[in-house]
Amino acid sequence: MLKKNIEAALNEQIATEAHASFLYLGLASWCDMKSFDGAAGFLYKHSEEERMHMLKLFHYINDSGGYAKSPEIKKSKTEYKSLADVFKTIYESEIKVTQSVMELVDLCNREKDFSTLNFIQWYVAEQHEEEVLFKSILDKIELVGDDGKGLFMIDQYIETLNAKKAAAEAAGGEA
Ligand code: OFO
Repeated sequence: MLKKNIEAALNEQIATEAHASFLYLGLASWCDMKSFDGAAGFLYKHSEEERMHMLKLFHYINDSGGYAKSPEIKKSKTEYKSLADVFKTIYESEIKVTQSVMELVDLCNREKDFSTLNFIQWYVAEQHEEEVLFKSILDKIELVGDDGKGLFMIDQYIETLNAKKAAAEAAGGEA
């Protein structure tokens, strides 16, 4: 049975993941509108992944005797200056998500809820992977600056990340 404060913190994490999903959706749409097709495809897919992260929490809470609540979605900004601005927004958002995951880890430790602690480890690993990935994409974009050809190449590179992910998933692993 989940303690009430753990249940509340997990419900807050549901809202965080839902916000991330809709943030990515908006960013994907901006890229789509600006013809960054590779980045758009990658971010549409990532939006779905964030929804999956949210659903994992729903099932964990309800399976553990709690009540998962459908969250209110905070509005994301809709105007971006550049592809660099898009990925900077993502990177900063992921850092915040990592902080909220770490707070959950801390709470589980304090409450000696080792079952939820075990569950939340998946998010710890996921956040590490995402921060590394998005920082590396952001670094590449900043390297080319405003150069149109460079940005075109970066967009194609981002598209290859989708293909790599699909191949890893088909092979039965996470990517
Ligand atoms: Fe940043 O991926 Fe969800 O947790």
